Amino acid sequence: DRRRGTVVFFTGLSGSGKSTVARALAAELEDDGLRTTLLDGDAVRHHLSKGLGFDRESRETNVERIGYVAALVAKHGGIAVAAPIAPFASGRATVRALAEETGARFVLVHISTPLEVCEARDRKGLYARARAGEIPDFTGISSPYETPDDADLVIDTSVLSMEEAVSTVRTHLGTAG
Ligand code: GGZ
Repeated sequence: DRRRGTVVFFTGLSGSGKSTVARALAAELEDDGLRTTLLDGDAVRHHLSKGLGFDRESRETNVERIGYVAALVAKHGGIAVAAPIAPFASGRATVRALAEETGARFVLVHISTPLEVCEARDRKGLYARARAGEIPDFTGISSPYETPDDADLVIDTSVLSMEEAVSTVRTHLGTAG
């Protein structure tokens, strides 16, 4: 059904590679002529969720806002791609329900790159700062990440290349729907 929209929702730790995979996926889908909306993490925190912090309630609010907008996009037949950490099962369940209420397909992609790998990469130096106690409530260090048990896909970017990760998602989108 070409009119049925899709929400592709990535979840994973900071530095797991989810934003990179999400951006590349969105670019490829758009190149294919599909109506694609990337809810970029930085842009979301700058606009939609401006002023929100990283305590549990703020994160839940952030994730639900992303889910709400993604569901609107999908309601009109588009593909929404989002990649927040979304560390709590409750927020992810809300987002899935919002999408499915509109009749959209919901695909949860867990980017499962281990904490050790994310921390070793530490591309932004955030893990070092979190270990030093300079960033409170940092996911994986001083704030929990609840591993999904309902992921449609599980991708570890320390095992798969970015190209392989993107094509894994594309194959899933293409064959199952
Ligand atoms: C986790 C934090 C924190 C804390 C700032 N914990 O690697 P990044 O920098 O670019 O991505 C992380 C981003 C996480 O924001 P989200 O909106 O995806 O989180 S959530 O879904 O939980 O609402 C990281 C940066 O923000 N960052 N402080 N304390 N990540």
